[in-house]
Amino acid sequence: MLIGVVGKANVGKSTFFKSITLADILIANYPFATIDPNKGFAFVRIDCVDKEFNQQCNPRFGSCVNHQRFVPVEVMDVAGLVPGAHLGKGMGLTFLDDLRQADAFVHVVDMAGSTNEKGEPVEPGSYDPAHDIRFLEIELDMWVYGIITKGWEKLSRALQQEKGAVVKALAKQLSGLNISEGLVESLVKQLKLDPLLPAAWTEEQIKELAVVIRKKSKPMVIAANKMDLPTAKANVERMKKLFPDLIIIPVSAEAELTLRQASKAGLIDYLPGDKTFTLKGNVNPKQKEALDYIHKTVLDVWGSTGVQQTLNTAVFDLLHFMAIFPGGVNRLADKDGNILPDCFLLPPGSTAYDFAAKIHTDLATHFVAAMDVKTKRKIGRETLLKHRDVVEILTSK
Ligand SMILES: Nc1nc2c(ncn2[C@@H]2O[C@H](COP(=O)(O)OP(=O)(O)OP(=O)(O)O)[C@@H](O)[C@H]2O)c(=O)[nH]1
Ligand SMILES: [Mg+2]
Repeated sequence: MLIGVVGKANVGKSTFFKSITLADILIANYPFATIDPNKGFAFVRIDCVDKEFNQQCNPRFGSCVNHQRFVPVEVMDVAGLVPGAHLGKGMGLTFLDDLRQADAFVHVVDMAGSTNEKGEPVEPGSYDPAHDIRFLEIELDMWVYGIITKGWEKLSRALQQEKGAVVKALAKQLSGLNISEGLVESLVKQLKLDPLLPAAWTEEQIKELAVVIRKKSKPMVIAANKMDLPTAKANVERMKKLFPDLIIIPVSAEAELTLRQASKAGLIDYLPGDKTFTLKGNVNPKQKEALDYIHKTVLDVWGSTGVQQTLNTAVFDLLHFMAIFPGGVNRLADKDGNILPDCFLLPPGSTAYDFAAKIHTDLATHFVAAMDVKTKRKIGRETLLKHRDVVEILTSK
């Protein structure tokens, strides 16, 4: 699974990415600071299952503090998009191409209204972020439309009256975007498009198809960024009313980055997603002032920096992934004594067998049954797993 961080130029995408990965990348107050995509690992936060077994786990990747487990997930930060990107403006087509493999998007918006449509800094409050929410959707929709309609005339005529052919051809055209044939088929049906007469589909209908394909295949959460600035508050309230169907989360990526760096430096105790932190170590007056400022302008007002919540929303609410732990009914530790060392993120609908295959092909090949470790009950190959299940795979050798 891959989460793409997208948005206009200079809105804080790289700051958001850096705050969740602590990767050493460029952040700068001018548009197009990022050109090549940055990829890295971040962590979703879940209630760990170790507590239910009265244990403290030892994660191989990530961490577990106060029974809050941080499970790795891959994220990508890309170059900024500008209006007209789908026509190639601002190298838009290249940048859009970087987004193909993403399963969901975090759309970072400058909610303070402190950057214009080109991403140039302007007086905070002087630019309406509603433009950014709309323009990005249009760019993504038109990008998908462009992919669908590439060679469409010839293709649609050739496939006339051939059962299932147009869906297959469309799915092939869109396969680089992580879009399956089943999804294309169901959306063509939903829009009541005649699969035997693709040449009769109107431009409007194909645009409509592009929109539903984009929404289904690249679901999106909006990170309303720069909430530490005073002009952001009224804007976020207005955006929530203006776009009631969108998930909009108040965020301060800069605050999160400061807190994570302070935590790494041993200055504070801070768990990403928390509404507070505690000072420790030698914090000088200037550092204390900066940390107090974050408490006052972000944590006390919004309940957290919003960054962890945004990532969790993308993985669990948009994509409905589940965190599943391998474990044994009689033993939760691996051979080195590490308790519940692994945790995997699996797509919805995953079965006990899918889980075996995810861990190792050998486990799938020799799969006999599985055990639900929490209930100590045997489960079959096709049993659907649930978020926070602990599963033991039983094999024939
Ligand atoms: N006040 C405030 N400023 C922020 C926040 N997040 C980012 N910034 C600032 O916004 C500017 C742009 O940040 P970047 O992270 O480089 O933005 P970007 O979207 O990656 O920019 P491009 O790569 O150029 O598209 C920098 O000056 C950041 O310090 C925030 O939460 N609050
Ligand atoms: Mg950037």
